[in-house]
Amino acid sequence: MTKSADLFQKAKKYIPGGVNSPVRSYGDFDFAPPFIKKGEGVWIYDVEGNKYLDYVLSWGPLIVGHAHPKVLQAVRETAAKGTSFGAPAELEIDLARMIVEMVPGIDKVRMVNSGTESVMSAVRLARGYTGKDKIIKMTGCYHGHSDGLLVEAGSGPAELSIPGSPGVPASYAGETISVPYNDRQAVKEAFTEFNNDIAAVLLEPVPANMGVILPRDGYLQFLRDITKDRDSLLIFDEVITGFRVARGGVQELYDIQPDLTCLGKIIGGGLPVGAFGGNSSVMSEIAPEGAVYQAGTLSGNPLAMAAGKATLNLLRKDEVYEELSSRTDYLTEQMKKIASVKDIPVQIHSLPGLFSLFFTEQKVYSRQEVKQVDRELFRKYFKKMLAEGIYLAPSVFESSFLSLYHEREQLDYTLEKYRKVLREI
Ligand code: HOZ
Repeated sequence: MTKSADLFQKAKKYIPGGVNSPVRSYGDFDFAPPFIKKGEGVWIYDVEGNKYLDYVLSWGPLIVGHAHPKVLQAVRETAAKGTSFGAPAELEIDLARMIVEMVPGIDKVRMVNSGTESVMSAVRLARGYTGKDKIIKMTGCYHGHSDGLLVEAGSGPAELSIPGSPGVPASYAGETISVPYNDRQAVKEAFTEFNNDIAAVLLEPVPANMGVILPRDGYLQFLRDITKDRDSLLIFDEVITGFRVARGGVQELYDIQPDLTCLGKIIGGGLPVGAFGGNSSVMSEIAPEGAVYQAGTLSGNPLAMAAGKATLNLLRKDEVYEELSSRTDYLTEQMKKIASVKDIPVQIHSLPGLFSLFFTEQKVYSRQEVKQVDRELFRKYFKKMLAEGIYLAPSVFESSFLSLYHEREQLDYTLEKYRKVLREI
């Protein structure tokens, strides 16, 4: 038995399924997930001593890689002065200011502790602001595990085929209308059916929890227009895409400004964090300025603020996103070429720093189409890539990530392994 398999067995004794978040359990595979001992730059090391080139990066936060000296230094210096105060501190202003300066749709921002909390709070704010109850979400988008948003969600629920979750009252789930991503007609119909009761349209503007799915031309602008027209809010969940696909996220890249933006992951530099922000008039409805309640003992935690600030500082240079973009393009274009030479049908979708691969000939625009891709082949591919030391997201309903430090040499190393694995599967 490997050390990881042994630890997995022990973990299952004390932790449900042996993990603290389901997709880490490799539920679809006949082997234990590697238990990770340490990370350094783009590499992670498991308890056996195996070394992996990491394309998961803690599911996105580590855009500057593992254990970046500047991030560590900021955390150490901050921790030495205390780990939490439950009182205002200057670091909170520093990170808030950086977010406001860099994300087009945010004038004011409230810090929370996770992406789940961020979207949950943004939805409450949208309801409080508009006085309406219903939310339109897109099938296959994942917005964390709060009750009303576990409806036809992507990520773990999609992988485990859980369309909703026991424990979510039907009356609660009934406030969420799920429509296919990229389907304008379905959005129009939902607005017609629930006229005047749609508080918000909520989506990952580029979903990354059913693999990466790109918006059809004009789709995001259509959502912007219809929400304005019907006095609803547009909420972008940029927990994954914020500070990743561009400094200002998808809203910068596609030039569409939502009313509310949810953030997490990168803005905490690998520590637990979330945030939601928007224009001042909407954000002023949040307590204590307004009546929509939202709070948290550890919100604005100094360690998370320090790690986030150090990370965002590293993203300030102009060329950062150009490089991330050209490296992602290089990797994914080469992957497409290699597959086509071998006559293996693949669709590879990417934005800077983010990519996913589907084994299929068809174009993939929605969760329905993701369900039709060859998952068996994907499992073989994933397993062999892992055995070759390339650590990718383990499901077609997840995405893989690049850091600023995935250099050409490492990309070529990945492509060499990829070529070998495609030959074998
Ligand atoms: N929700 C994350 C994937 N989209 C997984 C988080 C984790 O397991 O760490």
